[in-house]
Amino acid sequence: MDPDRIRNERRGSVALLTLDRPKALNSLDSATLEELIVKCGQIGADESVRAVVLTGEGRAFAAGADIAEMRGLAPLEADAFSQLGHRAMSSLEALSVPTIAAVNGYALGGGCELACACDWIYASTKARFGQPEVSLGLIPGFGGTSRLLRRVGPAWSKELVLGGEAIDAETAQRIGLVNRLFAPDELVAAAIAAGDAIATKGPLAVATAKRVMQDSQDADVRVAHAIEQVAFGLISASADRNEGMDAFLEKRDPNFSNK
Ligand code: DAK
Repeated sequence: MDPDRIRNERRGSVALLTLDRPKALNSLDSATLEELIVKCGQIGADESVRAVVLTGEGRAFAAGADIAEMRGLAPLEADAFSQLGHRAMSSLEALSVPTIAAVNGYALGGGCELACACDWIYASTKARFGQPEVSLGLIPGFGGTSRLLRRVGPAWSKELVLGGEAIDAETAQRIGLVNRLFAPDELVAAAIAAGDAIATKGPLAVATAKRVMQDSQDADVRVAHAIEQVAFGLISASADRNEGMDAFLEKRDPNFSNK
């Protein structure tokens, strides 16, 4: 049996997923993408997980889709590969808990698309981001033309996708692709600390706020406001909402029950 391509370790309330094929710079082959779908399913079924951190072993986060595997694909197989990649990115995106990409090195092509499927990105000062597919005569195939554009806007996403050149971590932060930069040896701990902080908040509230933002991001603003209003009403029926406000008024820490 093939060794696991993704390690899934618990750090308190945080699931730490590590892409673990460093000899191939964690490039995303079918087996990795299928494993990501399975691991997201396991995490989604485990209520004790309150946040996910995704990182890479070695000097890459992920250097793209696996070029060696893609080279042999006939058009219909390439379509199936792209669909598999989309399912993998969507299963990460659909998790109800916050997901943080801790980008430790190269995040190129499918690797950058994978980072963009997380809720936000922290990066090492050594990270590099790019969509170099045009250098290979390809275009992005795992959502790079859509998620990146929503994150950094059309001008930068066009420069990245059409120009094909990578950018450094400081530039990635400046254009809003990366939220925060850390020294390489502090990156994963910082992302886990952010997950730990989320674990102290109301779990239903965090999940509901994430869902509202995801479901309304492409909606007309009036529809987005309506989705928020309905969700605000629903969350007001939760025990956690009463507990959170009671705890504030009684000057104590809340004890949330996810109900
Ligand atoms: N795939 C397969 N192997 C890769 C790889 C990749 N993306 N990136 C690196 N490797 C492998 C190298 O072949 C090498 O293997 P060995 O020769 O040791 O066996 C090993 O990792 C170390 O890489 P290097 O020797 O090249 O290391 P360097 O430090 O010299 O260079 C690098 C690092 C990241 C600059 C370089 O490896 C590089 O340029 N890598 C390729 C980056 C890239 O072009 N990424 C985009 C991939 S394309 C679609 C579906 C999906 C996609 C598109 C369409 N459809 C179905 C339509 C997605 C496309 C992509 O992501």
